[in-house]
Amino acid sequence: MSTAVAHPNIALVKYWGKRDDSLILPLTGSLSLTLDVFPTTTTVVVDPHAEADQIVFDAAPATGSAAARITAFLDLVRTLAGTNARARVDTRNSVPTGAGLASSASGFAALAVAAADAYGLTLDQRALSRLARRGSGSACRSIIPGAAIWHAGLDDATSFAEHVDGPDLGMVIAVVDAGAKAVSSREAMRRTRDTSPYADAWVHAAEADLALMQQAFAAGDIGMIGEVTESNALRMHAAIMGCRPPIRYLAPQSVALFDAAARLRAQGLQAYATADAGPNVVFVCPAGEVDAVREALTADMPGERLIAARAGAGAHLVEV
Ligand code: 2P0
Repeated sequence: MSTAVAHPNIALVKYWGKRDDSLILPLTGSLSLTLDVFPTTTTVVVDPHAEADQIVFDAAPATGSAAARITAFLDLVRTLAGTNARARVDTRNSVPTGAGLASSASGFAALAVAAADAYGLTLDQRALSRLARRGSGSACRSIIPGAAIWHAGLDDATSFAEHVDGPDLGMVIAVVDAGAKAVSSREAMRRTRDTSPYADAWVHAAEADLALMQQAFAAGDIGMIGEVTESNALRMHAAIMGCRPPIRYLAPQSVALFDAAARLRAQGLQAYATADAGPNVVFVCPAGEVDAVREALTADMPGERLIAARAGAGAHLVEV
């Protein structure tokens, strides 16, 4: 029996678009912060006598596409391990699934680490990152503690995440809506690539933003990190809004929270806004300002919807 814990990550330069849908190779590299909140805990037990995988997701049997995606992932692990043995998987999220709070990242990062161990594979961090990527692209970054860069790479072997040194950052997550989103990231990424007139512009902008972000990390320049973060998120949403049929993830309150970031900066705090494929807004700031940023945001929304987070551990095995 192998149990692993992983945390979600929030990208400062976003991953939005695939070059290879099957291997999950991204069109561009991305850079994120793995957090210390909302862990996913996953246990895998190999059962040589079982005829099928048994998957329990948040205490209920998984069915349909969620179960199929986990079984397809286990098939990859079985191929690496040279076995057909089925497994029992029990996974528990403490992050609202499908709410744009990166649950698939923590989910597949925890599954990669637990399944690799349960099937007797010895994989280093890079191999685990590559494996997690096959479940969900952003999961390759949740293998890594703290800040992580996902190199787009040219093929399966060269597309992985690794740690990047930089200043100590924190985040405040503003939960605008914890419900599941209408259009999945996977579908929306495909639609952006296939129908948005801004798709190519997004790819070029994301490449330039990643280069700038790496410079900002190396220089420890939080102002530049924040500026590129906020602009990169809005560029991604602009590309998404160009889809047909249209997709818009940002709600009126999300947009208002981008204005709140500007207000906080006018008050002397280094807070910058970003948003993933959903209406929730995440503020990035120096780790030492997390509590002050959260406090200042209570003017905009109830305190229980504001979650303070700091850099967290990469996916790892735990004893239970
Ligand atoms: C990111 N997102 O960089 C971007 C920003 C959402 C917005 O990675 O199809 O669930 O499983 O590879 O990893 C969400 O995409 O997509 C995502 P798949 P994934 O965090």
